[in-house]
Amino acid sequence: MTQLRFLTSGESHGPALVAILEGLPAGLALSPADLAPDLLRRQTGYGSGPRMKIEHDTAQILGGVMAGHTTGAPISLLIPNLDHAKWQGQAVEPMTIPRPGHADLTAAVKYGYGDLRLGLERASARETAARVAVGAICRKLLLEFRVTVGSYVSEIGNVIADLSALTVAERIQRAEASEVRCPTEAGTESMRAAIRAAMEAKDTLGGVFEVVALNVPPGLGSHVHWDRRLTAQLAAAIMSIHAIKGVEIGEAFANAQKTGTQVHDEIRIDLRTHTLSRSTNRAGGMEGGITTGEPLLIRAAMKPISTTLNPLQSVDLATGQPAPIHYERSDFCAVPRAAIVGEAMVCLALADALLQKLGGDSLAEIKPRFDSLRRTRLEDLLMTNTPTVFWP
Ligand code: EPS
Repeated sequence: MTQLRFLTSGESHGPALVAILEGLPAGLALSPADLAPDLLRRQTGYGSGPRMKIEHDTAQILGGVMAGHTTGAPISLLIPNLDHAKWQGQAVEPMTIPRPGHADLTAAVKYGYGDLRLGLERASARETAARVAVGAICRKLLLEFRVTVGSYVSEIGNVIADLSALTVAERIQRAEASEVRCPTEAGTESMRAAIRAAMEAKDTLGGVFEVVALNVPPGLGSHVHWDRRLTAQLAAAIMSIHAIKGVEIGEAFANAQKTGTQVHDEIRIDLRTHTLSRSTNRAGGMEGGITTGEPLLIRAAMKPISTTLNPLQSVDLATGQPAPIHYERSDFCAVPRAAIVGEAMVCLALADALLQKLGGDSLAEIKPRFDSLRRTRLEDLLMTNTPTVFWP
């Protein structure tokens, strides 16, 4: 990200999470109420552990907003950890057995921790509450330009929902009513049953969620800079989320098994409006690292939660002997909640790309530029129709 940057700080059971977002233009109406819906959505979903019953995430805005509008200054946020009260002043048992799949061992190797809890506290996905708050601010900016971002869960464990009868707009709308964010009732039932079975088996599940952005203008991103290709930015944003191990734009992995004529989205024209569009969207709204104007489709694979009640084998670093892990309270399946974090990260990447395109210190400067953006209309794409003389 080049226009926007953000940093989070805070431990899972510390006093609070903190975030600073920098690079947002002045003049955007913003209050804590704008952040509340996404913070609540991130906390809701079947398969969560007991922690979500303790927390009621609320963000305070400490800087960068005056008289209800952004000033252009860095925005600082604070989300208290309600669970902190139980931990404050406690002598917490040392943790010496690294849990496979977590950052326990790798963080200790990197930082030389004498207690694995020091790694756990920061590696915990609790940090995603801060990202969702930051993402909600970017969502507010995108809404000024009618860009909307939603998500749904398409797979949990080996349950794959059949979503073929639904448009992407229907999928993101119906997912809101589902405890597992699955757009169909049949899928919701099967996913719920799969999560329950995993809980009873003292195990955990991962899955796949999809993030969709609608009304994205064409022309965001770049084909000329490797690091400004929006495909790369989106993939990095999604891959930065805890437990996400795979990402694809559009139908990337299915496309890899097909031929070119089966894959590429043919270009058509509406002869009345002179507008170009696609008959299909297998590319997921991106070509050459630049948005096409079709819906943006990003799919992410989440591994099963690493903490399992049925203990995996590890090694006690204090004795050097093989030992089963000690169970630490955790989620059983966090895919529905991770989808909201995915939305937040896509909002960040898209807001950044939009600001790269439009620049500007204030919303008032940016809006007319947005209105004058080239679209996929013949009138916007005037051809010279003369030969280009190469290196004369
Ligand atoms: C998490 C473990 C659980 C989750 C946590 C992520 O927390 P605890 O260890 O306190 O039971 O609930 O997620 C959150 C607290 C959150 O807000 O999403 C982990 O190990 O990553």
